[in-house]
Amino acid sequence: MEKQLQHISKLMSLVLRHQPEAIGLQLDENGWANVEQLIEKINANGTKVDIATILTVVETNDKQRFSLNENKTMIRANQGHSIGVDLNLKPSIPPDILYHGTAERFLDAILKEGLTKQKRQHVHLSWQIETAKAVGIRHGKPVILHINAKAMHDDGYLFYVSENNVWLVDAVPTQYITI
Ligand code: HQG
Repeated sequence: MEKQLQHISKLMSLVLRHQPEAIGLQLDENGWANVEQLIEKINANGTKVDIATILTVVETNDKQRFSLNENKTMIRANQGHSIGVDLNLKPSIPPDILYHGTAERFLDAILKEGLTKQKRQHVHLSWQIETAKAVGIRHGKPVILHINAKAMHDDGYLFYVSENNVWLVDAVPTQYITI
């Protein structure tokens, strides 16, 4: 059951963040998909899923990756998109220090050109070191970068925080990064 939930969660991340067309799903400009349509399309693509399973995934997801609207008819990913959706996030004041977990092999490039958003819509930063470490490990030998978010904010950079508490910024120039 656990494995099946994880499979469905990964599939939901894929279609709600990156490739809705993989199952013929449509997202609106704010990233919302119709829950009934999501269920129908996932089933049509060979993975059995029902509303109860979707609700379980949303509720039990370790990073709270998904949100439902009030009457649970629409669903979206809280962050991590590569497709252009407007999450209507308001600029927020960040903690003084934020963390970014990356892999050692990216360090040279990062220290030369700063953190850039790569395929996603933002650079992702964490308020907890442990989270940054877990993110870094996905790419290789982890390195934790300390980001001087206060200085960036003071210098006019805009920070956003997703529904599930991931800090998002357009880019982090090298002068705000220490290892
Ligand atoms: C690196 C997960 C070379 C960057 C996490 C990272 C996160 C550079 C990789 C979310 C670079 C991009 C995002 C530069 C950045 N040169 N490499 N100039 N600038 N990089 O997956 O932050 O589990 O797009 O350090 O929790 O790893 O999916 O970003 O290593 O919030 O919900 O390029 O994904 O959430 O990788 O992870 P990613 P990320 P989920």
